[in-house]
Amino acid sequence: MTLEQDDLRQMYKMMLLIRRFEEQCVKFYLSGEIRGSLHPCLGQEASAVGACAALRQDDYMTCTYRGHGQALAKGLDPKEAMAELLGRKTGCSQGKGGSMHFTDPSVGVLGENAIVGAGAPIAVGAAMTAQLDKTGQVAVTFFGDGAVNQGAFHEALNLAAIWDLPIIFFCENNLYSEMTPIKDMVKVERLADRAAAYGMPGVTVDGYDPLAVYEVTQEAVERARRGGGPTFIEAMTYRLFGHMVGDNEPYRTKEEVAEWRAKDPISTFPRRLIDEFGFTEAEIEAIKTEVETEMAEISQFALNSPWPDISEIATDVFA
Ligand SMILES: Cc1ncc(C[n+]2csc(CCOP(=O)(O)OP(=O)(O)O)c2C)c(N)n1
Ligand SMILES: [Mg+2]
Repeated sequence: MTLEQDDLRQMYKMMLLIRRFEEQCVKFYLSGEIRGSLHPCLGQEASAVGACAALRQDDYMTCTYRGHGQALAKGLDPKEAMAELLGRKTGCSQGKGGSMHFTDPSVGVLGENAIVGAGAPIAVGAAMTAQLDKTGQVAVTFFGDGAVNQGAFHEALNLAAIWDLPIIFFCENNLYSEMTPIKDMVKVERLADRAAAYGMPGVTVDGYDPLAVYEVTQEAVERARRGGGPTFIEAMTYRLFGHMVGDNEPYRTKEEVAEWRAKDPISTFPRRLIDEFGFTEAEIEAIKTEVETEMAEISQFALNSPWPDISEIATDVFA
């Protein structure tokens, strides 16, 4: 599928919405509206949006605890997402899941997961369902660079490969696992090189370029849908914020952060839309205004939503 002007517009709008959504989350966290821990995906919007642009609504997805952007890009209603974060009844899990547990099967979001690497076997199961039922769906599992040494992760990739499952293993390599640099955890230069060990194609892509991410994901999705099996995609990205709110970032330099900030797709993509795709400054401004208005509505919806009733405390809770 070639991207039309409207697709590009939607991609930029979604990237900007995720950015504003996450900034608002940090504010709500600091003011005590959001409890628990919060791992913003600030800086990683382009890889989630580029990947999800290649998916159908009924395709399956599992994502990480840094997965707000992944879930929103897949189609989770941002009002339900924010209400969930604020613990309200109108949230996607009626306020009982919170930040690391967004779920909405109606748009294929099988769940964020706080356990590193745990989404991969779940996505393999979803891909197996799609294969057995011949539905043409694919599954995508997002994970960080920190997941690639997990045992369950290796099992998932191997099973997907031997059964030619329709799945995309999408690694957001942001160079750090919490406070540990990837170069201290893995000896190979490119994580995508590991794909060869399972017998599947592996590709590394600039995760700050949503169009490049879209292209490689689209190719992987097409291969998966026609029975060609899994693909490993490594998107090089960077979080412009700490690992979580409260991280004072002693493990990286201000210069390194500044280098990536200069390439921030939230600033560079609209410039590209103007220079390469004929968008006008006015169109870009209109998108920004739309997002501001939408964000205000999202926050108000969440703040004005009721709390779950105490009588429902054990409903849908498994223990
Ligand atoms: C199985 C498991 N081990 C350890 C942790 C603690 N932990 C939470 S986040 C994290 C870092 C994961 O890094 P990465 O996969 O690169 O994702 P990123 O935070 O960079 O998005 C770790 C080790 C965990 N949640 N689950
Ligand atoms: Mg990481």
